[in-house]
Amino acid sequence: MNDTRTNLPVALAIAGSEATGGAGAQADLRTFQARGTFGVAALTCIVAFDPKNDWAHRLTPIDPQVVADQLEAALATHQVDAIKTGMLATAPIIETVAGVLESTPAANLVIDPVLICKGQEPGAALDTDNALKQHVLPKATFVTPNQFEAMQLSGMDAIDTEEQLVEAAKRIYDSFGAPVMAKGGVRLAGPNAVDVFYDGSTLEILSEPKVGEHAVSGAGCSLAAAVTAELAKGATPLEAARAAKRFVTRGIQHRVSAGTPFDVMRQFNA
Ligand code: PXL
Repeated sequence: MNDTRTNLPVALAIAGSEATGGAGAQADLRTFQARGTFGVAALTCIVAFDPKNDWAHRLTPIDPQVVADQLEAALATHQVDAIKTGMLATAPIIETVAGVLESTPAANLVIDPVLICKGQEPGAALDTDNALKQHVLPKATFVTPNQFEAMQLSGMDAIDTEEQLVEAAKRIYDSFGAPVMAKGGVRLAGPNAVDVFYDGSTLEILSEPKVGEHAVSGAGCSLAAAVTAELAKGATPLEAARAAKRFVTRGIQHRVSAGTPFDVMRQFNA
């Protein structure tokens, strides 16, 4: 009689906590909520910016077994419609996550290939890069590299133009076989914030006038999370990319000002 249960699409973020709320799991969960999905999260690391040291990242990875335990809990509780990975932080965490994804394959797996964080040793970052390429990216059903990550994953020395971003998206598709949304954002020259979608046949340039010249915190995480939510609701990859671009553009237009040197993307409930 009094049963008012609803079934919402469920989206799971496997991501780091970023305490200011701009990026990471906090941005993912707000995005999942704003896009009409039920968001859950398993944390991989804790990032604390250091206001005394130019907002450098202080990174504390979580014990891989604790990451596995969280995933066990989340996946036993919900039928998850889409998974997003964000910062996975270390090679052992990446291997653990890959093992879970191996035994519980996800129909929709969005890999936001967060390759390095300022707080990491370069050596450790290289391990992270290699582990991500070897263990996680081959399982992706959608990949969302930013300009730097697109350079690493495509092997290109520079991505400064739309043509180069297109080339990178094609190379990354060829490597991993999943639709790619390469995020140029404000980082390419010119008046527009340009992202590129490529799925092996359809190439679409997603372009909107830049809102200022500076990247806001959380735009990349929120874009990948919005793609994840749309896929959870049943959108095609191209529909998900278009909706995510609109969502992030609006969120940057209405950004939240902050005590950090950068503003923060805002997730609208529409
Ligand atoms: O924007 C990449 C990113 C992802 N995840 C976490 C972060 C950041 C950048 O600061 O802290 C947890």
